[in-house]
Amino acid sequence: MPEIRHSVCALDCPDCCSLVLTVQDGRATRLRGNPEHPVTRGFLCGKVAQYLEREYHPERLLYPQRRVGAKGAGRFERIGWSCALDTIAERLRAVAEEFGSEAILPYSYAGTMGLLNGGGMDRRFFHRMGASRLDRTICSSAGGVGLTQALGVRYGTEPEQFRHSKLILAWGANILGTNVHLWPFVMEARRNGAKLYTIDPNRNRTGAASDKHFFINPGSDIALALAMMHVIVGEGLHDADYVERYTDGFTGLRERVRAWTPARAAELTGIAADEIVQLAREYATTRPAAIRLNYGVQRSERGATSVRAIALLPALAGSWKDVGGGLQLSTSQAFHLNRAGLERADLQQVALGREARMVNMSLLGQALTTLDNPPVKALVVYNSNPAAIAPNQNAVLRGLRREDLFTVVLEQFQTDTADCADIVLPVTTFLEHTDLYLAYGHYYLQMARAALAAPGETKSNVEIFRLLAGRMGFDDACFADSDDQMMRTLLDSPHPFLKDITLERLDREHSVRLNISEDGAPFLPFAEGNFGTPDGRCHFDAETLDYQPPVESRHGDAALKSKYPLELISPKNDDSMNSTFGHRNSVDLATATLHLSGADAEARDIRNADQVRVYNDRGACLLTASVDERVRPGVVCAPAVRWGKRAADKRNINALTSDRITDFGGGPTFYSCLVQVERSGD
Ligand SMILES: Nc1nc2c(c(=O)[nH]1)N[C@H]1C(S)=C(S)[C@@H](COP(=O)(O)OP(=O)(O)OC[C@H]3O[C@@H](n4cnc5c(=O)[nH]c(N)nc54)[C@H](O)[C@@H]3O)O[C@H]1N2
Ligand SMILES: Nc1nc2c(c(=O)[nH]1)N[C@H]1C(S)=C(S)[C@@H](COP(=O)(O)OP(=O)(O)OC[C@H]3O[C@@H](n4cnc5c(=O)[nH]c(N)nc54)[C@H](O)[C@@H]3O)O[C@H]1N2
Ligand code: SF4
Ligand SMILES: [Mo]
Repeated sequence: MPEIRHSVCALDCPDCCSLVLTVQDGRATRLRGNPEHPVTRGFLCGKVAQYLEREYHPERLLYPQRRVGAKGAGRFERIGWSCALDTIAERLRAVAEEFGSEAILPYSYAGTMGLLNGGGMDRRFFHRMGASRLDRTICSSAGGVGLTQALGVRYGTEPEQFRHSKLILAWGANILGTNVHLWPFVMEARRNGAKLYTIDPNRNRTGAASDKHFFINPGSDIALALAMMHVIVGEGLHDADYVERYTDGFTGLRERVRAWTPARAAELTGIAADEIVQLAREYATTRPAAIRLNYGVQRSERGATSVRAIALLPALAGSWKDVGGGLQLSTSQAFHLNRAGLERADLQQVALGREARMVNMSLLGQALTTLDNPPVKALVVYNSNPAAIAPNQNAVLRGLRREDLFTVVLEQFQTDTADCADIVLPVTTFLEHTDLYLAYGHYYLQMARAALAAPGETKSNVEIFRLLAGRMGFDDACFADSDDQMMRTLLDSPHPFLKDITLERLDREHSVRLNISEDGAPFLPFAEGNFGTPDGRCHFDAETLDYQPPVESRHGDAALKSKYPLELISPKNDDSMNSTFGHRNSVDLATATLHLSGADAEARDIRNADQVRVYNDRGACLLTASVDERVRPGVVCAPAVRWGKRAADKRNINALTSDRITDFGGGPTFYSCLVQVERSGD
């Protein structure tokens, strides 16, 4: 008899879907979205609808392996777990002895969003080891800072409320591609007369399906936001009552935006002045109006301030008062779990008597090639594929190929990073281990027990770090914690949003709405101020709301621009997840593409489907041209990211991207990148 089991999609996606799995004789036969979940609503995105292909893929890593060939060549032999763990423990110990424990660097991101496997036993292990800490900036740290500067916290409008909106701005947000469970709410709103506008340099699926698409020059969003404020304030369209009661610094803002005429912003953004005026008027006078801001905007040099500028608009318009108003970038900070108890940063005191140094993950290339006192001598990678996803790839690869670097990679597939490992450890998928999940696009806390048996000799990250702690002789009680004990620790929080949410209840209900409002009433966090700032007000802080073009942009460094005249963005590919599905041919095809405008193609004698070489001072990469209407002249777009190993030149788009970091938050600037493109010899 087929059995029904519950799970949760662990991929790095705001939707954090509730899953229903059909299992027959221990094998999954069907995977679908839970029809009872208020946000998942019974459907899955295209990439995960086919997840069983990945789950049962013949290339899944099933056994520990040790490198036998040259670094990066990808030649390995099978070894036993005990040999693998002994070797790792021995090497880590030797590195710590010779260079100090901070010569060990963990490198992880969001291969799984599960809290135990994403940041539980691993954190305890590395803190106890006294290893360098990793500043996990690769995705959202700039936006996180910008949002916090504006709102004091990182949460906002519930996805379910978008159905009540009359105007939705998808601002650097490819809803259909990266947040598809918001789409039914958007469509419901549109059936009731709402308009959807997209603001994006790239006319993607969402842009093509919207009522109006504004092509904006990459990295120029602050200028647009300031000009919208100019119109709103200048025409008296702001909500004077809300501004008076719940904000601070309006006078300064009025002064600051006076000079930000639509004409000035038009020059910088590429959006016509009359369109800016119209957009500002519509935004301020349509009620309710909601902004779905996503992370595309903050992957530019002034990314944090861009997010802050946009996130101030709802306070000016008073739209936080409305059901279906406000703004959503992330909901993650509402979860208030006991992360400190899970991660145990205090264990650093045992190891070092102080906090360990911090290494910015967005600067991995530099860390591996130039860091000193101590240099990085051992690298443990899990939940991430830095050889493919980190900026300035040539520096990263140079570092990963250092003969004197000992590298361990915990993986499901033989990625580019795994090719550079000394030891590869095979890990379970989210269907095969237990975990607790917050979400960054809704307000439901979820738990999933292992739904399938672990294949081969795979183990979960939690189990691997538990075993390694044993090998290192760490006898602190926390290393013996079971998964359930770790989840209970996380839930042990005094915050009212988590009241009465227990492991037992999660076991029964799988998904539980946070106590963000009485009886499921709409959550209006800032309807009456209550911002997360010390005085509860939203601070405009207009003195620092300034705009400078990114160095790598059309209005930036003129010398660089004359050499590399095209602005490259490499946003998310619709049907994959960063590099996670890089083994699929369809994904490889989509991520080996460079979209460019007819004008830029013609000027370079490039035709559709030609092989092109994209290059700048950092590197080069071969792609296939798609001459289409997705971008305007001056911008090129390469959906990210493919497995470099599948390319003829063994590189992907991150061979071009820069390791300059954002204004705040130490984030990467993937989308501030000047390049040149040429037809490649054939
Ligand atoms: N299908 C799919 N879904 C995903 C992922 C994936 O790889 N594929 N990745 C997941 C991850 S890790 C994340 S962080 C989220 C991110 O989700 P998003 O933030 O939605 O993803 P991005 O593609 O980075 O950026 C969104 C949009 O911003 C646009 N953009 C780029 N530069 C600018 C700019 O300067 N201004 C403006 N206004 N727009 C700009 C891009 O063209 C893109 O259409 O998605 C998650 N979901
Ligand atoms: N050019 C460009 N580069 C980008 C981006 C971009 O938009 N453009 N986006 C950036 C962003 S937003 C992000 S978040 C990063 C994402 O970068 P990463 O977090 O590195 O994401 P993935 O490439 O999806 O790699 C995750 C890896 O984790 C593995 N994995 C999954 N589950 C588990 C598990 O339980 N245990 C272990 N050990 N491994 C597991 C998967 O097999 C996969 O290889 O990429 C960044 N890089
Ligand atoms: S990737 Fe996102 S949309 Fe797709 S199943 Fe997972 S959580 Fe849902
Ligand atoms: Mo991300």
